[in-house]
Formats: sequence, C-alpha cells, structure tokens
Amino acid sequence: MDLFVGCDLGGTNIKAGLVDISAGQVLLSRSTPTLAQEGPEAVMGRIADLIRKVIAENGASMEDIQGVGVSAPGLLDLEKGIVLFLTNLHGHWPNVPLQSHLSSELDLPVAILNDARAITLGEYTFGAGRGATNMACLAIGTGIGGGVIVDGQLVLGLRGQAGELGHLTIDLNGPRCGCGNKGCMEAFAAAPAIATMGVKVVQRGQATLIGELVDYDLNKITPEVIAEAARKGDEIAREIWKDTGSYIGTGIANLIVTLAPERIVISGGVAAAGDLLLDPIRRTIKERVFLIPVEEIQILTGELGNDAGVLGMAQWAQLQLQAASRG
Ligand code: BMX
Ligand code: ZN
Repeated sequence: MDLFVGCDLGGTNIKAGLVDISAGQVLLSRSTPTLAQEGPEAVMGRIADLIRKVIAENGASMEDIQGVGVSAPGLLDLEKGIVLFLTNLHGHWPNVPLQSHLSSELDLPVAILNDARAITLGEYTFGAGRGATNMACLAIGTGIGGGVIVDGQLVLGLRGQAGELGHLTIDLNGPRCGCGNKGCMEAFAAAPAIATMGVKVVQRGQATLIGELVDYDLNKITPEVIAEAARKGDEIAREIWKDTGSYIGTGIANLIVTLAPERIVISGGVAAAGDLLLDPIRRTIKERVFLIPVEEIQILTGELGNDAGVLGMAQWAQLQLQAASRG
C-alpha cells in the first residue's frame, strides 16, 4: 500500500485524509476549524496536528507515510514553497514558508499546490476526468478556482500559477474582482454573486419562491436555495441559473478555443445545481464556439465531491516525490 496524506487548508476548515494512492482511496479523513485569525503559525500547527491525527487514528505510523500534500486557496510560489496571497484567510500570509515549515515539523516530504489545481488533479486521476488527455476543471464555491490538464499533465506555468480560470475576463466593464481586475468570471458567478442575484429578485418583489424558502431572511439565500426553487418550477430562479450558466459558459468558450479539451469538469459546492447550471453552459458554448467540434466536448460535474482535493493533493505529493527521485 502506498500511503500519502492529502490536506486542504480552507477558509473555514482544514481537512486531511489518509490516502492509499494505488487504490485511489481515502482511508480516513478528519477536519478541524482553521481559526485563521490566530495567524499562520497557529494554523500550520493545526495542520500538522490534524495530519498526525489521521495517521494515528488509522493505526499507521509516521514511517508508513511516503509524503504529504497541502493545498491552499490562493496564490503560491511552488518554486519557493511559499504562500503569496490568500484573500479568504485572515492573518498575514505573504511569504509564509508553508512547505518547509510543515516538512520540518512532520519530518516528511511536503508538496504544496493551489486548492483548485488539487481538485483538478484529483478529478483527472480518480474521478470525472479519468481517461481524458486534455481537460479543464472549474471549482465553483466562494471563489472560482481552476486547473488545466494538457497532454495528461497539470499545467503549472510561471511558479505554478497557471489555471486561474475564475479570473478570465468575461465583461470589459464588469464589476471589480478581488484580484484587482474588472469583469472576471468569479465576480459574476461564484456562490456570493449567485446569492446576490437571488437577494435582488426578492427585494424587487418579483414572483419567486426564493423569499418564501428562507422565511424572507435574505442572509439565508444561497445557491442551494435558488436551486431548490428552480427545481420546484420557479421561473425566476431558473433565470438566475441561466444567467450564471451563460457567464460560466462564456469563460469556458474561451477555454475551449484555447485548449480544445475533450472534457470540462465542474466541481465545488455550486456544481450541486447539476443540469440547472450545465444546460445553460452547454447552450452558451454552442452559441459561442465555431471553430472546434463542441459536440465532442463533455461538460460534466465532478465525481469525487469533497474528496477531490484530498485525493488530488495525495497524487501531487506522489508526483513530486517521483520527480525528485528522477532528479
Ligand atoms: C480565487 C483565487 C484562486 C482560488 C479560488 C478558490 C486568490 C486568493 N484565490 O479565485 O487561487 O483557487 O479563489 O476559491 O486569488 P474558494 O471557493 O476555494 O475560496
Ligand atoms: Zn479576478
């Protein structure tokens, strides 16, 4: 059995899983609150504790583990093994040496990667991307993360920063995005933007179930609530998914003309909307892509759910070890 630990540092929780990489299986996983306000040192301490815990709870020992992979939700410098920019985490993260700190703390090889690139690698290796040669993945949640596989390899680009698909510009004059640009796909179609569309239709007094479903507590409007309304036949809610799908479909159309991939995988919490989201994405792509045979491109939701990132990080840790042993 080849044992690795995959770990995801998120804005709310840290999740770690013990992975049998040859079987592509998570043997045991645990999570703990991130408590980012306590600062990077404390968070890295909790990551290390959680990793030790999943190993011990499964009855394994540290010597059984070949390597550890840790993902983080933002910009990392993979050459230096450091964090550059995590917008959704409190505390001062620029230049935090995540890789070397954890590696000396755990006395194991540690590899780091962006969270959505981890999901991409997980789905590609063990999930909805299996068997594809070229694929792109979008992870739609609080933000829109992404990753690209070309010729069976995760595309890294400069310092590992390729694949920021949420920051494709889809409107020249769109709203300001957290990254600094205007009109990014993330500003239109990540979970907070979808929820805001729901809030607006309720505030305008439009005939929709959305308000009723949350007892008119606007803070409770989420993409899940809007999906529930749409499934009950609510036309206004369906319109919100159509708009969301056309924003995301526009970004994907740009990806398709760049990569001509055979598969696009949509992951993250928002992917639970299923065909409410995928149908308008498919329609938009047909409207916008002329030079590539779009009918051959599969647009699918991820298969691994919450395990995608953990499996992807275990796989990444293994790939990094193999690359190091080749020199
Ligand atoms: C942002 C971007 C991506 C990240 C994504 C994650 C930053 C700080 N982050 O688009 O690197 O993958 O958020 O989204 O630029 P989340 O839903 O996991 O927060
Ligand atoms: Zn942006």
